[in-house]
Amino acid sequence: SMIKKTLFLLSALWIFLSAAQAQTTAPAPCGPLPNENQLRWHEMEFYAFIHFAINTFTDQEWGDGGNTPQMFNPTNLDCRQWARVCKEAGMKGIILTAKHHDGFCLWPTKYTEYSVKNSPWKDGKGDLVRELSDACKEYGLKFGIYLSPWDRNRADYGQPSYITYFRNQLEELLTQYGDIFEVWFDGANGGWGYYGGARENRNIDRSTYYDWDNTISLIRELQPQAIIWNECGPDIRWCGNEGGSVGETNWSLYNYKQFVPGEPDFKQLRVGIEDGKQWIPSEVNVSIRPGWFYHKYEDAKVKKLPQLLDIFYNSIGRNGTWLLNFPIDKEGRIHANDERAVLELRKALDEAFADDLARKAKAEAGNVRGGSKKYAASKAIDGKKDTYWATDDGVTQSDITFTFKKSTTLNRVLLQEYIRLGQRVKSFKVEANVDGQWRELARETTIGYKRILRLPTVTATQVRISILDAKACPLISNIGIYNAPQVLTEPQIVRHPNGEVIIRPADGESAVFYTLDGTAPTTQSLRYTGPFMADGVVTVSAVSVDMATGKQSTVSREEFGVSRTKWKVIAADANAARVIDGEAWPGWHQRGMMPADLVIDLGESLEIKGFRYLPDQSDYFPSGIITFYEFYVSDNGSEWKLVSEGEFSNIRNNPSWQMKEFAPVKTRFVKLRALNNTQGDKVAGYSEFDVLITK
Ligand code: FUL
Repeated sequence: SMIKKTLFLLSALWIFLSAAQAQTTAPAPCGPLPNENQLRWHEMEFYAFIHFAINTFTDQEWGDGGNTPQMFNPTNLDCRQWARVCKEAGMKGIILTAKHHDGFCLWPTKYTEYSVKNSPWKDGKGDLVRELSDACKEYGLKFGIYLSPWDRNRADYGQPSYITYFRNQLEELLTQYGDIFEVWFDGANGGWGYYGGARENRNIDRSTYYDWDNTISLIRELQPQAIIWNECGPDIRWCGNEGGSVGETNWSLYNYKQFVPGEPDFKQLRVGIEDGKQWIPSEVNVSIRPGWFYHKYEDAKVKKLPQLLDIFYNSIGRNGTWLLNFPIDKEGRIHANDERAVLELRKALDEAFADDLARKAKAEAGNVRGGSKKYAASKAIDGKKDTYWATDDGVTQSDITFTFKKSTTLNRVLLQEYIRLGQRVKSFKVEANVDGQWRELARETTIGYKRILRLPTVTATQVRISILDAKACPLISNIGIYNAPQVLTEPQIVRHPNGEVIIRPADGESAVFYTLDGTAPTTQSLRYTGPFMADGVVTVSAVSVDMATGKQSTVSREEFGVSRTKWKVIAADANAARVIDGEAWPGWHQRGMMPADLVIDLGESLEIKGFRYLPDQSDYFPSGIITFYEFYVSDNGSEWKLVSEGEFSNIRNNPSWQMKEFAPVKTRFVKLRALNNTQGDKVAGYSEFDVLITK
């Protein structure tokens, strides 16, 4: 009958169609793949670092291990406050410096007396690792630990017995506090330390001393789900700087043991290795303030929204995770300024990514694997992380086009590869159809777990993303299109030695307003039209304003000290004047001698209480970064008096302003003597130098 025939035909068609579906084989994996621990970690994206130690109370970045535990005395410690702030900021975990380089332990370990148990905090009965791990559980955050391999307190540092000590401590931390999601081993070893009273220089053989393989086995045994950070793996790698960015090209691949921890390949770490042998993705660690530990003088230096947004796009937006540090203050809390800044960031991100415009568009792809629905373009906008748009094997160039129902304004594109089967895309471009014309908005390289592009704002009817090259057929699990609100970056303020102040807006279009009396500028304040004179002690505050929308940037502020009109750097090389020119770039290098002296004639006798030094600010190969120094004063430029000496701590990885204070002294000449540098060669480099005046 007719019905039977139709049924037969329909079932034949069904069998034929499903056979066609079934013939569409799943894509084969490509290159090294992430394991389950790494996949879980990628998805965390944003988590916190906490730096807290005796350093907090001594205003140091690196304690030398000789300070008494009596100094560790937070008056109002509250780990639940830390956890609350991190949770509200949308972070997924917290990593605590259980022991920093000074060796002081934040838990009552049974292996040393140098711990909280000999501090006044809770009469020695406290356990900070316990309190924070409990707070993390309460707030649904994961917990991780930083345990410094370099220990400037231990008498046996450098001997085999110290490695046993180190592992014993690790065992305590990995067995007594629940699940640990990440273990962080710092590569630093600056040589000098207290070492049980020896007070000497100790350099270990970085390639053999720590015997990392056995330490790693111990972690695998005690916490099989933990991710291990060391500069070069095994599980994740450093991004090569502490400034908050990883390369725009960023392969999640690397060669484990490509270098010895502590002797990193800064440039390669930024971009990964395209044909690297292991999956070792990068983590971007950066502090919300210039330093890792709390210093009151940095209360006004907390990174503001535009900077934090830059870091977000330069880390999470570039296939990295973001480990953002909060220096805990002397009370034992995340400072109100830091809390405000990170919550502002959360708000801005929620706003920027609230409305995914791609979801409202029709998606079509140039090539779809086997013509199958399973790999259709729509899989990139279905909100599911395990489905993806894929092309046929061998097709490494194809595109996906989003057509909107009506013209749509946009300025962000987010892309994700299905990394379970490897990182594949080598290059791609983004175009928009504006008034019937295709316009290229971006041409980029890698994608990886997540890539977010900031594009010029356009109003378009279509967006097209073209994969230009890939290691194998591309697998795109997610594409988002957004229109993020404009956030203006505050202007930069500099003053040249002649007293001329220059204000530079971050973009050419916004208007700048400023004040000279410390008050916040408004559109009623002075409008900046060009350089002006403001010599001597003065505070310049400036704001950028978009006159069309009325949007304002945050306010930038510079407190300028004494006039530099009479200052002179005493050196044969005329470029030496750059050290005091008020501009961080370019700087000056003194070559061929070590120790090296930077001598400045202040032109008059001044009472000073300290100095500041900004090392070479070059991105990739900064040089002449001074580590140990002496500072002298003189009335005549020939007889010198030593007023300060010591270390610029962690200056290689974090080359920010180094500030040193001493008892006020009157002087006309000052001399900064470099005793050595981070590279051990005869170069002393300076971006800027300044003295601190007694007011
Ligand atoms: C660096 C350390 O030396 C700093 O003190 C800080 O802990 C940072 C996260 O790593 O290398």
